[in-house]
Amino acid sequence: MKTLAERILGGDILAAARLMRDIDDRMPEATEVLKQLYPRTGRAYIIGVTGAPGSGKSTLVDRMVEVFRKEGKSIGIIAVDPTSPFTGGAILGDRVRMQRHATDEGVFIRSLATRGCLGGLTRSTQDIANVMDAMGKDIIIVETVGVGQDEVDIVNLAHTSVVVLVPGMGDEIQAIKAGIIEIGDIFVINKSDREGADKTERELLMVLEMGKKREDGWDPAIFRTEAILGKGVVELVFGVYRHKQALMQTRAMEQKLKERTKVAFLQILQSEVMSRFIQKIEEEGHWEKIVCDLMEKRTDPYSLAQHMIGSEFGKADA
Ligand SMILES: Nc1nc2c(ncn2[C@@H]2O[C@H](COP(=O)(O)OP(=O)(O)O)[C@@H](O)[C@H]2O)c(=O)[nH]1
Ligand SMILES: [Mg+2]
Repeated sequence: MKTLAERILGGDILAAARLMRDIDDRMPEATEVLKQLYPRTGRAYIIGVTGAPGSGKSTLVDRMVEVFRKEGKSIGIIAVDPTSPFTGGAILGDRVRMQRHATDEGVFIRSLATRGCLGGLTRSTQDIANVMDAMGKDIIIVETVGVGQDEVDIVNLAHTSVVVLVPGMGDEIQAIKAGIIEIGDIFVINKSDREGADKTERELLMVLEMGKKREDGWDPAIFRTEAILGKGVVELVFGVYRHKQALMQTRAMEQKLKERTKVAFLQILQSEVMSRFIQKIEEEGHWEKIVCDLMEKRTDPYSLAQHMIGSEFGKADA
């Protein structure tokens, strides 16, 4: 009988779906399968699509998939929605919006809601991207909502990051300036059927010019789209290819891959260390005592954390 990993490598969708469920549930068995899949990852091109809720990301992704499918490319979509703690409205909505592809064997869609623990979302996204990559998907699109460190980390997994804006959101351009502007390789002004697309583009250009020069020499491209009608989407896809080409022609790709590999490892290290400590505390039934000690100031969280790490790694601390 074939192992789960072998079935996934052979493109078995049911096997992949089962593993993804186990990843969601943080089953230790899932990690074993991920270990076996890892050598077969690194082939897929990952596109991150990020922007505020309602900016039209899912609609846009759906249209991009249409273009990629015409070229015969197989696609994985990961819709990350931290605002939806359970399989709530947004995720059902995504299914509806992408359902034109639901019966297409070449498109694998997976939604992820928030996980309780620190960095859990990034870790899950990365694990699932690895599964899709190992399955042989040519392109993986990761849709994420707006700002926040989790989103920045997730977008960093992508080779090309697409930031979606809509007309009439001056304040939001201010807000996203901090993190997202720096990581956007491509900017999309979606809903450009609405008033104010010119103004948004001018503001965006201003913000981009004020920002510091990028080390990779890439000049972020701006596209206008009307995702519901599919307008401007072919141009956007072409823009993604152009960015990919630019990455390959310079040493930027190598640098990017190194950075991604490092970030990915740090994510896993962090979540493995965290879960080891949490498991230990729970097994020993120490939560209550820890919280009481901290509240009554018998110790402080800094010393306690350092002490726990010191004893776990067999190093005496002061
Ligand atoms: N007017 C207009 N509405 C759009 C456009 N693209 C998407 N929408 C609508 O905006 C709403 C939110 O879209 P959705 O793709 O779910 O946004 P997401 O939350 O960013 O994934 C839906 O009702 C879409 O039909 C567009 O280009 N123009
Ligand atoms: Mg969406």
